[in-house]
Amino acid sequence: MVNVIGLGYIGLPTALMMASHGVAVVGTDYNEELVNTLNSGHTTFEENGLEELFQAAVESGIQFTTQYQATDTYIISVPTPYDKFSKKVDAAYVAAAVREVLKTAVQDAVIVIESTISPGTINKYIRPLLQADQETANKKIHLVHAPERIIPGNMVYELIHNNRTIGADDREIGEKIKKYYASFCQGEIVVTDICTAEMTKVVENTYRAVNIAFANELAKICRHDNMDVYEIIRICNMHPRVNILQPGPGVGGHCISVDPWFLVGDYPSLAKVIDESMKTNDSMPDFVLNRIYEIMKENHMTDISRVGIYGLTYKENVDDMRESPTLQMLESMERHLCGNLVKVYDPHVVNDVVLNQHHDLDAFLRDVDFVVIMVKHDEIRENMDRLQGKIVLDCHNVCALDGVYRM
Ligand code: SAJ
Repeated sequence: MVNVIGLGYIGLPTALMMASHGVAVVGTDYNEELVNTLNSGHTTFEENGLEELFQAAVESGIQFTTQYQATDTYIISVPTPYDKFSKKVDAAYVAAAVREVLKTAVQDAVIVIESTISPGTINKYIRPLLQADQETANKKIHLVHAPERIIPGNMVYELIHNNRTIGADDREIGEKIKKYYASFCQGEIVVTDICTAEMTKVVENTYRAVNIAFANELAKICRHDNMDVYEIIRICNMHPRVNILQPGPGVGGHCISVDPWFLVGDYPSLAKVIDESMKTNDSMPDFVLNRIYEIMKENHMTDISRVGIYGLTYKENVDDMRESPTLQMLESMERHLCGNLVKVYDPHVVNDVVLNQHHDLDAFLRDVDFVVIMVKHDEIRENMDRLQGKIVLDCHNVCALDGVYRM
């Protein structure tokens, strides 16, 4: 039986996937409310295909509990925040979960860590826990690092189709764990050592952060001299070896905006490009804010309460607001004493999380003269003609109306 610890954005879909592919799974989370929600037959976040997967897993007998189980395989997918000041990974949640697991794990059990960690974290913070346990309880427990790669919005598809990495001290243990993942994963599963697995995960997200930063820097350069960054990128990408990403109002999510900082925190004198890239991405919400002020001035608009921010999530068609560029921009506005005036709307965010939040597109559009598209949800793409007659700042190049402003 596999005990999945941490039933969040990664742990839950992984547990459901294994359960619906014939693996006996118990999902554990210390959040009682979350466990109760799952036990009452409801999923805990919005994601394509999650509902169906949940039903299939329930029919296959998955269980949810707050209790750690006595078994031989654990998958830990708890959060790994980073310390905003030191930029280093905070492995406290992973360490706490491992400590709990060690109390119930049987001899020769395998602890798989899925949470993203910086290179060396397992050796530094996790291995010593196992060594101490071995000395006192005389139990041999094995470690594996199997970082996830799925993208919010397409998690279910990517769980099945992405290639995966499994890092283990011992090849046999790596192969044993590979079988669990192979129950549902049709991609290639590479078995390597733990440190390599830790590094690959962080490098993948860093690669993307640096490339997004390049696009964002181009947007700033082009804005400076009124060049069309989107047309320039489109033409450059026709070169067979050039593939530039898209500029945007900032980088959110719990990975690309966070993981690269681990490398900066651990290698401050070496990770220069990464450091600058992260700063560039972090500067984008303020860049958008400046654009808003410029455009208001150009249109002789003085009433900030007639400005509407479309989109609160960190990207399109999800309800996830972690590290959202809009929230960062609103914070910045608060510092400029106007954060409590703008109107905000997101079709995927049903609860009130900010001031002046609308829950209806019609009412939102009635209340504003200037719409800032921060997130390219399908909803706004399908309702673009409704922005006719408004001032529009389109941060994603999705609006083809005349006179629209871009980044
Ligand atoms: N973004 C841009 N320009 C682009 C692409 C993205 O500004 O051209 C922005 C998005 O708007 C968003 C942020 O970047 O705010 C990140 O979004 P994303 O869709 O690129 O990625 P995430 O954070 O949802 O998921 C990433 C993925 N990693 C990589 O693509 C290398 C996913 O595969 C990982 O599993 C996930 O991080 C993770 O958990 O590490």
